[in-house]
Amino acid sequence: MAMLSFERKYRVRGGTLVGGDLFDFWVGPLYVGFFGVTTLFFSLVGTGLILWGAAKGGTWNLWQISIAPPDLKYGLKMAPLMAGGLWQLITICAIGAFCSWALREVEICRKLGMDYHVPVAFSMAIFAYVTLVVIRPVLLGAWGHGFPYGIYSHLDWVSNVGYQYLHFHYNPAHMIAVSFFFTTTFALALHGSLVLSAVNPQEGEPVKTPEHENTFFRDTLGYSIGTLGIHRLGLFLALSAGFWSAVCIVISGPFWTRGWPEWWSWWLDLPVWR
Ligand code: UQ1
Repeated sequence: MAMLSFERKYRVRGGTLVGGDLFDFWVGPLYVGFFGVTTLFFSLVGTGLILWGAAKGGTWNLWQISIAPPDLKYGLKMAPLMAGGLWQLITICAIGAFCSWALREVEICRKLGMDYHVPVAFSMAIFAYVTLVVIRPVLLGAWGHGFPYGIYSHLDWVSNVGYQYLHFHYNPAHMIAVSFFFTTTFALALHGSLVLSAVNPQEGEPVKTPEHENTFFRDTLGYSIGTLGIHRLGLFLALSAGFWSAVCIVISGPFWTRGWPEWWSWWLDLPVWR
C-alpha cells in the first residue's frame, strides 16, 4: 500500500506535548500518544456509564434510550447518580474524550510539521457542544438546562427549547448559522462537482488541471477563488456555521428571555417608520 509506505517514512519520534517518549508509538496504523490513552480511557468509561444508564432506564428501544440531566432544583451541584449524576459524569467523559482527541491531532500535526487547521476546526465542534452542556447551563444556574443524551429525547429538547422562544427562526444568530450551513453545503457541492468533473474525463482523454477549473468559473462567474482559496473559504464557512450555532443557543436564555420574534421590535421602532 502506497499510503502505508508514506506513513512509515513519516513515523517520526517526537512532537509530543505530554509524556515524552513514553506513549510515542503506534498500534497498527493508529498513533497512540498520551492523548490516545486518555481518549480511550474517557471513551470506555463514558460508554460504560451510558450502558449503565440505559440498563437502568427501562427500555432497550434504541430510539427511546435516554440519560437525562439533573432536575433544575440541583442547580450547579452534583446530583445523585440515577437522578442526573450519570449525565454529569458522562458529560465530563465526553469533554475529556473530545479534548484528548483534539490534542492527539495536535501531536500528529507536530510530528508531520503541519499547521493546526484540523484540530482548530475540530475545536469549533467541541466549543459548540460545550456551549450546550456547560456554558449555557452555568449561565442559567443549573445543569438541568443541558440536553438529554438520547436519540429522540435530544430532538424533543431542541423542539421544546425552540418553542420556549416562540419561533427560533427569528433568532438573528440562528439565521446567520443556518445561512452558513446552507452556504457550506453549496460550496462543497460546487467544489466536489468541479474536482470530480476535472478528474473524470471521457475515456482516452487526459485528466484536467486546476487551469481548467479556474477557467470554468471565470467563464461562468467572471471569478475563480482558486484551488487554495476554495479550501480556505470552505473552512471559514464551516467554522462560522458551528460558531454562530453556539452563539444562537447561548444568547437564548442568558441574554434574551422573551420570544425571538419580539427581539425585532427594534426594527419596527426605528424612528424612520414613525
Ligand atoms: C473555484 O473558483 C475554485 O478554484 C479553481 C475551486 O477549486 C477547485 C472550486 O472548487 C470552486 C467551487 C470555485 C468557485 C468558487 C467561488 C467562490 C467563485
